Amino acid sequence: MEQTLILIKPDAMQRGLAFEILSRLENRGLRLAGLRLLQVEQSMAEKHYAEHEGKPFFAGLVSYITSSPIIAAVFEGTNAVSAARQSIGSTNPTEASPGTIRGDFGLEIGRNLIHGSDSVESANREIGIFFEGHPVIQWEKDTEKWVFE
Ligand code: DAT
Ligand code: MG
Repeated sequence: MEQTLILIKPDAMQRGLAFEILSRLENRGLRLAGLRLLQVEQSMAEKHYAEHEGKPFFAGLVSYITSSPIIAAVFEGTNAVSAARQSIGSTNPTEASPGTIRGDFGLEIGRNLIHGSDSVESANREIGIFFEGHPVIQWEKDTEKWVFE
């Protein structure tokens, strides 16, 4: 099954929205395969956001993601990457559709609550960063025949 890496960012943690947001992905039918509460260090943040190094918002992005504990999760399912991105909504919350996580809970691009991998390749890279040395569990739910055809 396809996997995606989800981060519940510091603003969602501080606002007490972590499990509300995780519930949306769980309710969608995606299967939780890994879960960690962690404090992101500078080096981990720079590695995760390497593609944005040199951009004007990079320093703010790194300081935001390291400003509070976060939750890292692996979700899996059919088209998990695109399904999660769709539930998350556009990068800028004011451009995200109502009904998406960012469209329902956010107002500013620098406080957009959640990260979701943008491709299978990114997911594999990011799962490697956040779950190195930590188990990702292989399991199936008995109800999945009602979610996965
Ligand atoms: P996404 O998180 O939707 O995958 P991205 O990978 O392009 O978006 O950027 C990573 C994060 O960087 C994004 O969640 C918020 C921040 N960001 C992106 N573009 C920005 C911009 N123009 N100004 C400020 N922050 C930005
Ligand atoms: Mg991205």
